[in-house]
Amino acid sequence: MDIKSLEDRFEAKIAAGESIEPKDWMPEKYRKTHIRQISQHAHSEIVGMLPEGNWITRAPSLRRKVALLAKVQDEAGHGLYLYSAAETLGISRDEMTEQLLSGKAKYSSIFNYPTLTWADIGAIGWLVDGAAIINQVMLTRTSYGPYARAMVRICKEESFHQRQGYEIMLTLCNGTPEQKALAQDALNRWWWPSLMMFGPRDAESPHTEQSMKWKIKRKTNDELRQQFIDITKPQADILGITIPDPDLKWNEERGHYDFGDIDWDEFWQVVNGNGQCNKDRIAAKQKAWDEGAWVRDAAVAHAEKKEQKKQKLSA
Ligand code: BYC
Repeated sequence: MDIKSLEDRFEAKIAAGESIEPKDWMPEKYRKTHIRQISQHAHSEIVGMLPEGNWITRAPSLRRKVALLAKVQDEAGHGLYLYSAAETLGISRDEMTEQLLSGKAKYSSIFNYPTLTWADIGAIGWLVDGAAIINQVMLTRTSYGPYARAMVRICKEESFHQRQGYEIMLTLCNGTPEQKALAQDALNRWWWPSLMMFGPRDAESPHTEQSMKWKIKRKTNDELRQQFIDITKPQADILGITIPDPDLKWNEERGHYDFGDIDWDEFWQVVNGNGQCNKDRIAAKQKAWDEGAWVRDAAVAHAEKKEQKKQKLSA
């Protein structure tokens, strides 16, 4: 089949809402966009374990420790499903890791902020997982089959994570004045970075237009950001704490909250490697990669030995 017919068949499938599967023909740009997005998403899950892992040994009770351990372990699982989904597009896990460690591949800006107090674990679950769910529910209908299917399970787990965080915030807000102040301080520090997770404004997003056409994205960055704000403001009211934005006001005409300006300079500084924790995060991943080399070597040697044995038996 010539390239034009292949392209037409691909576009017809997208238009009909059918999913694209690994063995289907796809334009090179579609394949590359997915490798970029899925691998960056996987890296975010794995790097996202670091700020939360910081509090496992200091969780205030056994119940909190068990829940946090389970959550961090879930993030590792999410990373694994996503790396596997990306591998179906012809990139290896080693290549993806190299791209993360060299800075070629990005991971979410949000994980370059430090977790200073226990309340940050509450704020991350509530806001960061809350934002992740809004973005990822959309991705359960993304056009690439393996990515969409991975997102179904991930969303179920993220939902538990969001409730775990909100419950920590609720407990702190119903506690002593000092505990409530910790919750307010965490909201103050995590609010704006959470809004940045959705990416640049649509007008400044180089990938959105094509990704919407190919149904990789079903909603734009700005649409999802607005959805998050509209859902989260009433949740802050229940907690009795204040979102740090004096311009946050209900707009009857639009049927949405208006909100203040995001500091896009800060966003690009963080994305380009100059956030508070970028260097520490990559150093931690580099150390884990180096120290895990013997495990990877042993696993490969074991698999090779098993294969040799199989061949010997069948000879
Ligand atoms: N941080 O044209 P755009 C989680 C980059 S949740 C860093 O809008 P696109 C978790 C973007 O990559 C977080 N970089 O791009 C939660 C692009 O650069 P490149 C992970 C960002 O792809 C709790 C450039 O800016 N979720 O894992 O159409 C606990 C222009 O952007 C960010 C996902 O990854 C950012 N915030 O849209 C543990 C969801 N925003 O690649 C873990 C899947 C933008 O050209 N990803 N950039 O060098 C997506 O939905 C989309 O990729 C985005 C960006 C909405 C993030």
